[in-house]
Amino acid sequence: MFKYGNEMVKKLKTSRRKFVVGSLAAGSALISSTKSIASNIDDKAITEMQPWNSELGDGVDANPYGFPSEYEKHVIRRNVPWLTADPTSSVNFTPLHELDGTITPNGLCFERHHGGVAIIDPKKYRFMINGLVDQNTIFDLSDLARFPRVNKLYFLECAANSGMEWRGAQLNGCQFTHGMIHNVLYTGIPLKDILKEVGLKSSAKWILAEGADSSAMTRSIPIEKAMDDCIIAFKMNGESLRPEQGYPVRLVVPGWEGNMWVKWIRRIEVGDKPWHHREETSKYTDLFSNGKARRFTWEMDAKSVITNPSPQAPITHGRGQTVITGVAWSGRGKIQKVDVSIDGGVNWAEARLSGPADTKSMHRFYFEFNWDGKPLLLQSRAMDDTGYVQPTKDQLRSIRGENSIYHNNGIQTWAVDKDGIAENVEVS
Ligand SMILES: Nc1nc2c(c(=O)[nH]1)N[C@H]1C(S)=C(S)[C@@H](COP(=O)(O)O)O[C@H]1N2
Ligand SMILES: [Mo]
Repeated sequence: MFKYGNEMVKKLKTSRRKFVVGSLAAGSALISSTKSIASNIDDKAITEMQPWNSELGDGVDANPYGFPSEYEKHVIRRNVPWLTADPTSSVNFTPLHELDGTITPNGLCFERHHGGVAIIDPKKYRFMINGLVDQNTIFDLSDLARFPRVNKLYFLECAANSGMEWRGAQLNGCQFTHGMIHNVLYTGIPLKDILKEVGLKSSAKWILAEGADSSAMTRSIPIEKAMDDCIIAFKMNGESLRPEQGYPVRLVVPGWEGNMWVKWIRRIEVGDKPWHHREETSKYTDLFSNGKARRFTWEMDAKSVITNPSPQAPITHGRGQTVITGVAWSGRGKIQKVDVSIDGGVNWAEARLSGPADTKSMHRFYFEFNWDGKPLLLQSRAMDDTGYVQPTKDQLRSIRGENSIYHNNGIQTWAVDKDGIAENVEVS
């Protein structure tokens, strides 16, 4: 079991905080059946003068580029040290349990590099298209800036997200079990517009996307997808891509496994068949118990996870009104519905979706209930607008065996004890 979870638990328990009366009105009106949100009518934190009331603060020039509050220093990407030997071919994880809403802030987006971060001088950046096109073409950034742009919100999930959980509950925190995902507003050019500009030959059936980093990440993508919703993106959440996320340009392949979203994209070759490179043969394919592997698994199926409470984020307020929240997504469309269970999947209740979300993007759900202080087995189950329902881990294993690494979208269970401490478990 991973240590970090337990350290967090201790920290949070000592910083237990109560709500003040004034902040109560709205909340208690919403859920009238409970009087359990604590009140403290004699709290010096509000009746006494604090330093921030009585001293001048920093001026506007303190931070020309903004950072979060110094009290939020623990809200960072983290890694699992034993997972990879070398940080240049490694992964870190989004702190899902510290986030709310639907957008992942740029600085907290998980990163997966196969050959370290390429640092590209935008003046020397070139993007080439060759192969089965009327005109082999090389674009620089100013050329790309002259195409019409679109803004689209999409999740990116690594195919290996939850991969360590195939054989049983292992990592103690949703950051580690589900944190290979981010949800970002991309600005960029529809790939179809660029392909139309260079002209596709009638024999064009596939594209090969190639990265400019030392791993030269290369993936084959069918032309139908390239002409559907792929984007050549240069902004994330309004600002330039972070170097780690592919600055200056990355490929966005909505709903499909993260590995195909080639970062630092330098070239697209148009061809008539898939290339079967390393990352689409020995990696990112699903091995079955009979020794055969599925050739391609592109779409990320519907999945969800409760982010709070979770092992890194225990319930610290005791019994009474409790907010359960989490995220859900599907590579095939929108999330239609998320159900939550507090008894390990025996009974289900529909959660409430809130916040901007679109097809192939992350959705946020909430479920408010009155906790009686007894142990819980928390689960969430997503359903997308194709009618697909997120399976249990055992249902997945019955088809895929236990040799898999990738594409684990099984239902996650957190056991919460009477003290509010959560642990990664499985129910059967
Ligand atoms: N050029 C390049 N593109 C790449 C990778 C890489 O190592 N090099 N990693 C891939 C993998 S496996 C994933 S999951 C996503 C991760 O994107 P992120 O780092 O923005 O989270 O990028 C993909 N694109
Ligand atoms: Mo990945």
